[in-house]
Amino acid sequence: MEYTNLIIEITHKVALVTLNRPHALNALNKDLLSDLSHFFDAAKEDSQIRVVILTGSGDKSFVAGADIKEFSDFDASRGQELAAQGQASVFDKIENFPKPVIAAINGFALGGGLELAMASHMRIASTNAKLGLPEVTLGLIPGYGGTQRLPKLIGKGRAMQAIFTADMFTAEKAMEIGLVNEVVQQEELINRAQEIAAKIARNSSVAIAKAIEAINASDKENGFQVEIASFGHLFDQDDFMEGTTAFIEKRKPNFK
Ligand code: CO8
Repeated sequence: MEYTNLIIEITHKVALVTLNRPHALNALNKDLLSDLSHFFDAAKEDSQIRVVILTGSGDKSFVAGADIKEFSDFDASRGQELAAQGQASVFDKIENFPKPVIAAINGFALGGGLELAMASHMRIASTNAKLGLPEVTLGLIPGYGGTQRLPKLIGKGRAMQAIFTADMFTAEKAMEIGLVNEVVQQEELINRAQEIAAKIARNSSVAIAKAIEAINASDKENGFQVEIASFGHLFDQDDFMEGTTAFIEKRKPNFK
């Protein structure tokens, strides 16, 4: 499929997806969200993709938020619909995607941009990154899951302060409080993301899909039950046989 606002490069089972609206600092407009939604639907079925890396084009911005110009004249019902539709078709889809999604944050990650990074399974940032939820400066609150995901990552008190003040975190501060996993120089960002992705791609994709499901269930009441069911399910899979046999035969596993 052709995408207007995404550049997709697939190498060694890793899809590097560059959000490409540099003139608007890669702000999420309707078309870009639609491209992302279609990409994730296709990538789910694509056996050539085991890991996805999301980044922004240019060296200034990952994503500077939802496209403000697109919703500035919306009323309550259109605003609510925009948030609900975006959450279902992109943000929740990414969080529940059965293959790991790494956000490589190469600059501003603001509003919907930070929400996109938080919906991803892992975040690494370049030293110049700035992360924040400035929606209250527009008379809004985060609408793509930010009020739910930020407190889980950095704690309720810090999330309240960040959302009320609209302050941006530096990359270093974001790492200190657990908002990003690692910080690297900008020129190293994609290499580092690829390195992590390559390591993941060598492991059992069946097991990783179940790990995502179980870890996501830790937010819900039945998390332990999901882990038990997923754990049991994996005993019937070829990867379990290959992984344990490889260990016993003292060789590296070859997961299909
Ligand atoms: N939407 C639309 N256009 C944008 C956005 C955006 N979020 N961010 C930047 N742009 C555009 C600018 O308008 C400008 O375009 P032009 O050249 O045509 O004037 C271009 O990108 C470059 O931006 P700047 O000139 O402003 O660049 P600076 O380096 O001076 O500043 C900043 C960079 C600090 C990132 C600044 O652009 C900024 O503050 N941007 C807005 C950040 C923001 O408030 N983001 C949150 C948006 S709201 C949101 O994400 C809500 C999510 C939930 C929605 C749920 C559904 C309702």
